[in-house]
Amino acid sequence: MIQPPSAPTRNGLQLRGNYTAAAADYSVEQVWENYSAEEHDIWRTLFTRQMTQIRTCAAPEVLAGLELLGAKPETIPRFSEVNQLLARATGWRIIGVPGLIPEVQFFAHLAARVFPVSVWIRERSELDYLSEPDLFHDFFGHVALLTNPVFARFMQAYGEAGPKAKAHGAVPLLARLYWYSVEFGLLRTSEGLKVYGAGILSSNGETAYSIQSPVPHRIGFDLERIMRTDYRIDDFQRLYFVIDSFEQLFHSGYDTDFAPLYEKLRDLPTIAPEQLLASDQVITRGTVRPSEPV
Ligand code: HBI
Ligand code: FE
Repeated sequence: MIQPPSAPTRNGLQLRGNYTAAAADYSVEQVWENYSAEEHDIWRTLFTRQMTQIRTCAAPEVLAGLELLGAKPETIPRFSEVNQLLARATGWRIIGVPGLIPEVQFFAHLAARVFPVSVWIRERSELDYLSEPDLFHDFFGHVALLTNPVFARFMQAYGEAGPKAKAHGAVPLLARLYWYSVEFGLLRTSEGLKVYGAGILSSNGETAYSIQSPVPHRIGFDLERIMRTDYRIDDFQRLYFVIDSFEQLFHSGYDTDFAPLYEKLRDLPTIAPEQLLASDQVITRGTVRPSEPV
C-alpha cells in the first residue's frame, strides 16, 4: 500500500482517494466508463452553476481555456480527449491522481508540464465545500488556464523551483506563492478585477465575494510580501493579491533566484492575512481586522 502522501491534509483527515493502485509518480488511470450518472450529474450541477458566475467574474483567459478544451456540462471530461487539445495549445497534459500528492512528485510533474487531476468528484452534499481538491476543482479551476502559454510557463517554472525550495527548507514559502496566485489570485483588467485563482473559480460562494465583497483586502502582487504572508484554508480569504498580467506573474517566478529570498525571509515574522503594511500597494482596504491576538 503506497502510504498517503505527506501533502497537506485538513486536520489530519485521511485522504479519501484510492492510493493503492497509484504508480510511483502517483498517477492512476481515469476509467471514464466507471463514472455513474450521479457523478456526471454532480459535474453538470457544478459546471452549470460556476459557468453562470465566471462569465462575468473570470479572467478572459480562463473562459477561452474552457472553450478551447471543449468543456461542457453534460459529462465529466475525458482526460485523453483533453490532452489532445491541451498538448496542441501549450504542450501540457493532465494525468489522473487519487488526490493530493507529495510536494516532491507535485513539483516534478509541473516541471515536466504535467498537471495532476483528481479522478474522483465530490458528493452532492459537498457542492459548496470540500476539504481536498476533487476533479471539478482541478479541472475547472486549474486546467483551463494551462491553455495560456504565459501562465503555463509560470506553472512549469513553479515546479522547477520546488527542489531548491526543499533544499532550503522553504517549501511553505513557495506554497504561499502558489496559494496567493494559482489558487486565489486576481487579475486587474480594463473591465475591473477578474478571477484567475482555481480555489475561487471552483467555489460557488467565493467567486463574487473575491472581487465584490468589502470584507477582504486586495493588494498589488508582491513576491516577498506573499512569501511572508500566512493564509487560511478553511474559509474565504481575507486577503487577495492582484496581478496586472500573467507576464508579471511569470517574471516573478522565473527571473528571480529564490535562494537569497528564502534566507532573508527565514527569520522575519509571518504576516497575518488580515494585516496590512504601510508598504502595501492597497487596491481595496477591506473591513476585515486583525483577529485579536490569542
Ligand atoms: N497535490 N494533487 C495535488 N494537487 C495540488 O494542488 C497539490 C498537491 N500536493 C501539494 C500541493 N498542491 C501544495 O503543497 C503545493 O503548494 C505544492
Ligand atoms: Fe488547486
